Amino acid sequence: MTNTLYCFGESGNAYKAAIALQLAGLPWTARHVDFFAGEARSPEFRALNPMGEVPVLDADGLILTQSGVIQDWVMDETGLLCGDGARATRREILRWTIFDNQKVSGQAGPLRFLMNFLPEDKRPAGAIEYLAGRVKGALSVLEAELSTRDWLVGDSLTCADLSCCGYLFYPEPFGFARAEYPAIDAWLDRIAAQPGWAHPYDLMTRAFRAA
Ligand SMILES: N[C@@H](CCC(=O)N[C@@H](CS)C(=O)NCC(=O)O)C(=O)O
Repeated sequence: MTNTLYCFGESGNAYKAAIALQLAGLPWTARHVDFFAGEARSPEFRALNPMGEVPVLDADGLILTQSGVIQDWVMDETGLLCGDGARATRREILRWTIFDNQKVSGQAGPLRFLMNFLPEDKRPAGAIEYLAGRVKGALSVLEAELSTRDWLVGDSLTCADLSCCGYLFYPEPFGFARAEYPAIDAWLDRIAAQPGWAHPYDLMTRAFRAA
């Protein structure tokens, strides 16, 4: 089986796919996308994913896009990272994945981009302030839930956790300090303690290097 993940290190969305492949023990290789040079908007990339988004997984010729869909495929292929695998459990994982895509990663990703990767003179203060407030709200939901249990769904690590944590291991500032969210902090430690876990910058090539 050849699994090629189109990705880049700074992408938390790609990390969600990469870490699911990794922790499920599936073989995969990274194909670096030169995102900041516009590769995801090239005709060649659009032929692969008309949405123009990273990540894309080429699983032996089966093209999958959207990190949640890639995670869904990993769970189907391996029976791992989906708790007891019952339909109700899978629905619960889907529910958290949608929450993540819309409220956590869907806002933390753009916020981190605006605060770190856009040239300083182009950073829009109003959008940054708005997104920072929205991210805080989403993280507060996660913090409250994780104060009551170890994992988002059931009693083991699932793709619900791997979706919601997608941006939370990165060092660049985006209004998230682990010390301010003790339940999230402990949960991230639990995830990082899983055999085979790796930081996004150790799994995927990054475009920017810390100065
Ligand atoms: N919901 C998608 C989001 C993917 C996404 O937004 N990826 C970013 C890179 S981290 C991207 O390709 N953005 C391009 C764009 O928004 O035009 C997923 O989870 O895969």
